[in-house]
Amino acid sequence: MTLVVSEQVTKALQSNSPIVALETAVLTAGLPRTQWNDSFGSCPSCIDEALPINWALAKAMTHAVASTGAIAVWIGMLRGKFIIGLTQDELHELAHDETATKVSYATFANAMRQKQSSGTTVAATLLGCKLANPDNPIRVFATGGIGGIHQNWANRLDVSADLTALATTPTCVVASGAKSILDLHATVEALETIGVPILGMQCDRFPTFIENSGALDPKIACASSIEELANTCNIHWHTLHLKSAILAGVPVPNTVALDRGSLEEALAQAEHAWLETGMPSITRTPYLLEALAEITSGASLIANIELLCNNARIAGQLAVTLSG
Ligand code: PSU
Ligand code: MN
Repeated sequence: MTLVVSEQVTKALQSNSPIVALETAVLTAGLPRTQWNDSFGSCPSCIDEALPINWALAKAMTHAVASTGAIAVWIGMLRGKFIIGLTQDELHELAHDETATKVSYATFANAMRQKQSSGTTVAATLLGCKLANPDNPIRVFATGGIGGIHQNWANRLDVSADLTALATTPTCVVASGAKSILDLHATVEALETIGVPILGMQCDRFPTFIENSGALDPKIACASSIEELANTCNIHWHTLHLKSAILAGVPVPNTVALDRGSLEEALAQAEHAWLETGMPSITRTPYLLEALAEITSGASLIANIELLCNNARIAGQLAVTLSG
């Protein structure tokens, strides 16, 4: 048996208790496994600086969800088992496993057969939301930024399977838009094509991950409250019977946001350097994120951590509202 749904998740779904799914690729491939280093600036107050950053973040996101009264459900693959609702010990093991990278739809089955441990991307985590109970899936999921269409797609068509999963999974993904390393206009157009509503939380520009959005970023619909977001979710799934996801776009807290466009040149250089390495495309995001942290002397890391905790809290509020 390689699919494990924890008893807590099964019971919570049966009783319609509020739950929030969380992805583990952010722990295994998105953030450093090293402790906070003062060269990054001062450590965000939401994480414990004595712990490895990725593990400290796991604890902080769990806490942010719990503070709203919802249950945090971590999803990932451990020694070949696809686990929906990792225990604290299992999550600790995955976060500390140096060999763990990330799996998505196309790589999942083979990695499972080889009994690997791996973080799950937005796509693979959405699969977990559905498999938890195909008739009554997990409806809320928090992350940092979804995958989408990479820049220079005309030269190399690199489109995340996150879009495939969003098209086919009725779960609301609470995220700060998409990674700012992507082609955001192309990504938003693709979301429209596959029928995924995008609602900005008190904003009408597509959130651009760690940067504050500007007038040139894609225009989106706005939800002025969690209740409005929850109402739209209910109409989408239960009145219209659509089976696609909803993307709730939450801007990065402005105390830590980077200026829009300030990274463009550095990112273009990092993109170019990555293309030159000839490394497989699974390495593209971690490579660019690491380059960004270096270029911004840690400011990108601080923004990433703060937005992840903020999104987890808002997802908790949504889960509580939807279950009420
Ligand atoms: N955003 C980040 N860091 C990440 C990711 C997104 O800032 O590590 C991960 C998410 O798990 C997302 C995945 O689902 O990257 C997309 O990867 P790909 O483009 O290979 O599908
Ligand atoms: Mn890709």
